[in-house]
Amino acid sequence: MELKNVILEKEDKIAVVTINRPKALNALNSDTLTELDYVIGEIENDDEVFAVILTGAGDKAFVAGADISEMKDKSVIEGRKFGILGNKVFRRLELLEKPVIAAVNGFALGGGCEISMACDIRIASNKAKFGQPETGLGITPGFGGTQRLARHVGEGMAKELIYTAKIIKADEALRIGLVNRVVEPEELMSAAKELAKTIANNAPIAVKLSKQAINRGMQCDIDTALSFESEAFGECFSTEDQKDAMSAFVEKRKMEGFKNR
Ligand code: DAK
Repeated sequence: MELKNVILEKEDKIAVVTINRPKALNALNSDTLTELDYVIGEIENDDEVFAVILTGAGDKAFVAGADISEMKDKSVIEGRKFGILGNKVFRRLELLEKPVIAAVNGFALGGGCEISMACDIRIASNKAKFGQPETGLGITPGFGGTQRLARHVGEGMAKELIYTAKIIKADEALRIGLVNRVVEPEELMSAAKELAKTIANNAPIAVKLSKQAINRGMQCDIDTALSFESEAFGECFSTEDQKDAMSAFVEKRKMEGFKNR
């Protein structure tokens, strides 16, 4: 597929995905969502990639939301189709068997805040701003915002943010637990890459199974959740990486290079 609105770059076990429509503040239109879907598929099938960074082009926006110009005149059926496409892509990102770090470099509004929440970890520049402005546009959040925001920051805070449509700065996002860390704008990509590298140097299967166990466990009761953990833990003992790493520890050697097997 020819990519016009999304850039995919790979370096040293890491894929960097950049949403690239800076003139529209990287707003998500159908074409961009379709390209993102394609790129996620490429990353899924790439055995050399062990961590992913998602960011926005330019210094003003991560993603300023779903594309309002495209949505404005949609019929009910078209609106539903757009929502289904967005939800499918966001969910695919969330379930990707590789960790995804959102490097939030500016506005993360509406669909932008929502796509960052479908990532595993959020690092923000101190210029970033977050919010779900949809109720001010006569709609509800449609790409998972009503569900993921409450899971990230708690029900009361999510309701306040969604009902008021207010936009918050990075330090407030940090305070309420929406982001993991806030850094200077010029340090954002290096901080995201350093984190991605640290993750990519651990056992990929263990990272993948941890992601699955956390994601699945967050949706159910603690007993069921702990059974997912036991399952994941057990599965690790079928891997060469577990044998190699534990042998290295016992033999007081440094573990060099996980094999992803
Ligand atoms: N869509 C389309 N274009 C956008 C955009 C967006 N979300 N955000 C910005 N742009 C465009 C502007 O129209 C402008 O284009 P030109 O006029 O230059 O052609 C360009 O980006 C620069 O924007 P501004 O001139 O407005 O820049 P400012 O610095 O003055 O303001 C801003 C920056 C981020 C505060 C402002 O652009 C803004 O308020 N943008 C809209 C933010 C927003 O409300 N985002 C949420 C969108 S709603 C659903 C599915 C999905 C959704 C809901 C339901 N279902 C199917 C159920 C999702 C909804 C959303 O995400």
